[in-house]
Parts: sequence; structure tokens; C-alpha cells
Amino acid sequence: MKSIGILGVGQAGGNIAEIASALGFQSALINTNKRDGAVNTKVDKKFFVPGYNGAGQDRALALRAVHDHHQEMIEFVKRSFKNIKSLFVAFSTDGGTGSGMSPILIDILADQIPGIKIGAIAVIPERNVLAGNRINTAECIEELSRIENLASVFLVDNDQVRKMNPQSSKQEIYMAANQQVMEAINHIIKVTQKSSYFGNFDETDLLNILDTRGVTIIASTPITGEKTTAEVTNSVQKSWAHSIFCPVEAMGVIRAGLIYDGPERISKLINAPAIFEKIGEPVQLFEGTYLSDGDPTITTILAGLSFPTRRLLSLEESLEKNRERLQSLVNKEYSQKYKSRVSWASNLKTRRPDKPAGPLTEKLSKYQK
Ligand SMILES: Nc1nc2c(ncn2[C@@H]2O[C@H](COP(=O)(O)OP(=O)(O)OP(=O)(O)O)[C@@H](O)[C@H]2O)c(=O)[nH]1
Ligand SMILES: [Mg+2]
Repeated sequence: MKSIGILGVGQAGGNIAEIASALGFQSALINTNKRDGAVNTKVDKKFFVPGYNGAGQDRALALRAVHDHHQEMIEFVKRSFKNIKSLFVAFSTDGGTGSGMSPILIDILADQIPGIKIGAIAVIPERNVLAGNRINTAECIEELSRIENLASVFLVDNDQVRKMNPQSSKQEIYMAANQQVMEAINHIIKVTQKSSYFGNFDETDLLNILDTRGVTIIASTPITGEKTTAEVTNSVQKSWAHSIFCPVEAMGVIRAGLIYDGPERISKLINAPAIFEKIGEPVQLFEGTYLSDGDPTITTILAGLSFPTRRLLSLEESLEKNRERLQSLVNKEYSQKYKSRVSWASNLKTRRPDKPAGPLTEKLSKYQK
């Protein structure tokens, strides 16, 4: 049984929980909309907030749902997960339900379920989303970053997935992102179950990394063609910019994992200090070496990174640029009135009342020859 559980909140969260279930994780979902959650058939445990029918991108509405039903939600989570050591709440930051409910829910769960570390799998939308979505993401990330008892936050970047698949539909991007984040987490869990003569990366190491507060990424790269230490170093560093997570922007990783799988002769090309030179040496490094005849691959886990200011700024920038237009657009909602230029024409439709009948003799005499 895996010691990590996945709780999906909102539509994107439910979809991620669905993939997690298929990979054998304990999973559950919470939504304000029954119909959204019903499609995630592989997730057995579901809580639909009574009295709601979606949040319609309104974070405040979603927040109210937690205020009114937090006790039921805590009980639901306690009931749904057995013997887990960490729980990741999965959601998109730019919708209503997941974005509004998750930060407060994580904060509450961290206090109410002692012994279980609570982290997040938060989706960052593509660059082309509209103002309302950008506002939601900015608010959600700010709230997340303020939670004191927070473990790892995986920022799944739909834009990074788009870069790898420029022609794909939205749904294909979403599915690929969901699949890849869960496979990345599943991969590092599987490593902890292997044994090695030369440095094991065990469950305690993994949990140590995942319990680290801050942003975490997992990146893998094959090093089949690399011939020198410099080339291997370069490939690993490149993988930090090309994963499905927001690219690493700044120095300062607190804990890290470095896992090698492949033939022994290539393992000699790995130089940890050189790899970490660019982002600074972590306080702790957990290494695992697994010799095999397969393609040589290096997987790194970097935890305790800062929130990616540049990436988030790219979402906020267009709000700033359009500040006046957006404000006047919203003001217009209640101030706008239409003035017709043909109000005079209303008279055209007014019918003249029938003339009251006069004495019959008058009419008879009118026709008298
Ligand atoms: N990676 C990924 N992103 C998704 C998925 N579904 C939606 N998104 C992203 O999430 C945004 C929409 O949020 P949803 O998760 O549908 O919203 P919600 O939490 O259900 O909130 P409301 O529907 O507003 O109540 C989209 O703009 C996408 O950025 C998914 O399955 N995977
Ligand atoms: Mg929804």
C-alpha cells in the first residue's frame, strides 16, 4: 500500500485523483458539482458539498462551502485515507471550487490530522487564459504560500505541457499533465521499493524531501548519449527547465534526491556538486544508485524552492497592462444604459380610439340626396 494519498478538489483535482487511483494510490475527491465528480468513476470516495451546484469560477463561493461544511470535510478525509504518511491535495488554481477551497482546506487538515503532512498538486493555467482565471491563480498561490504547516507544493504547469505538444487540444494537454505528474510521483515511490548495494533511496528519504515546505519539482532525463561529466551535468540542469512543472528560476533548494538507474560505467559521470552548482547545494541530498542494463536515466527531486515569481508575473502582467480597460469593463456592468433615438416612433403604434357613435339620424341625413 502506498503511503501517499491524493485528494482531488474541483474538476481538475478529480481528474488527477482518477489517474492516481488507476496507479494504485488511495484517492478521494471533493466537489461542489455532482456531475463533474461523477465522471471520475475510478475514485470511489466522493464528497459533494450539499446545496451547491458548482462555483462558477467564484473562489469566494467555494470558500463559503468550506466555512459551512468543514467538519464534514475533515471527517470525510479521515475516513477516506488509511495509514498514509502524506496527503497531496490536487486542484487547479484558476477555477472556482479547487482554487477557493484547497488553500483553507490544506491549512485546516494540517492541524486536524496530526501525523500526516499535507502538500499540494496545484495546476498553473496556460498563458492564454482570461482575466478571471489569472486573478484566481494569483489569489490562490498567495494563500497557499502563507500556509505555515505546508509540505511540498508541485506546481503543474499546463503551459510547459503545451510547449511539448503545441498542436494538442486543451483536453489532451490536461490529460497529459495529469498523467505525467502522477507518473512522476509514482516513479519516485517505486524507486523506494527497490534495493541496491550502492546507496538506497528509501521511503524515509522520500518523505523527508516531500515534507519540505515550498515548491518541489521532479525531473527525469536519459543520459544515453552523454560522454562527459559536463554533458551529464548539463542534461540534468536542462531537465529542470523542461519538466511539466514550473521551471526552476532561482537558487535555493533545501532538500534534494538524486537517483541514477543504468549501467555502472555511466554512473561515474555523475558529479553531484557540479549538478547543484547552478541552484546552490541543498542542505541534504538523498542519493540512490540502481545498476541495471537499461537506458541510463537520472531523476532529481528538488524541494524547498521558492514560488516561481517570473512565471507567476507572466500571468499577472496582462492584468496590470489592462488594468484600466478591465476596471471600466466591470464598472460598465451597472452603469450602462441604452438611449434609443426613435423614442418618437412609439406614437406610431398608438391606435386612435374609435369615434363614439352619434345619433343615427345624423348618418341617415348625411347620405340624403
Ligand atoms: N492539468 C489539468 N488542468 C485542468 C484540468 N481540468 C481543468 N484544468 C485547468 O483548470 C481550469 C478550470 O478549473 P476547474 O478545475 O475545471 O475548476 P473547478 O475547481 O471545478 O471550479 P468551478 O468549476 O469554477 O467550480 C482550466 O482553466 C485549466 O487551467 C485537468 O484535468 N488537468
Ligand atoms: Mg467545476
